[in-house]
Amino acid sequence: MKLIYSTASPYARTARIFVHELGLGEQVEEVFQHPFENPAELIEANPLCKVPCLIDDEGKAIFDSQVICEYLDALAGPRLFKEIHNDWHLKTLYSLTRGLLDSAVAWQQDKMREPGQRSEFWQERFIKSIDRGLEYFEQRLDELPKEFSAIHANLITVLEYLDFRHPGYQWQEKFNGLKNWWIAYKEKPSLVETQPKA
Ligand SMILES: N[C@@H](CCC(=O)N[C@@H](CS)C(=O)NCC(=O)O)C(=O)O
Repeated sequence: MKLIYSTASPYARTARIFVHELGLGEQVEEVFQHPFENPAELIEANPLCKVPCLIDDEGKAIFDSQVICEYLDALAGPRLFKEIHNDWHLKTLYSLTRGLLDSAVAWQQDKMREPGQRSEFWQERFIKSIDRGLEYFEQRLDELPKEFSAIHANLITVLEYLDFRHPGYQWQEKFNGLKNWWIAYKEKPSLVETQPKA
């Protein structure tokens, strides 16, 4: 199988964390492609031309990141979604991590526009949704699965993406509980080896 990824994409990073955590490194070849360069292979596999995109051994494409993560987990276990699949509350927390990723990425996309085309209105909405979402998690850390899970993978990806793209946001100053929670995981090899890069 082939996993098309870019080093800056937090969605791609969640899929790569799954590959590492599930011990699928031998079966999944990670191939870097930048979506903005419109690589032919990526466009053929995923009409949206977005990463990540997994191409299975039969040449069939699997996307987006959530579907890839669920597919890999089913292949290996399941492990990282095991508790989440049967629990609506945990599914909702997982969904909140996806929404936080969307807000952090949309904020970055707005920052990439020409100065006159940026929207203060939208940037404020993205920031406020991140504020409230992180606060929500800070109050519910004891409700997360005890073992490292898809929620852990995504939430850590959100936090480290904020440091990568929005260093001025300073979540570590605002959310001490989350910071202590993150410190307990941040040296895991699956996280260290998939750190975001421009
Ligand atoms: N919902 C998708 C989002 C993927 C996504 O937006 N990836 C971005 C990189 S962070 C991308 O490939 N963007 C290229 C584009 O929008 O043209 C997922 O979860 O995989």
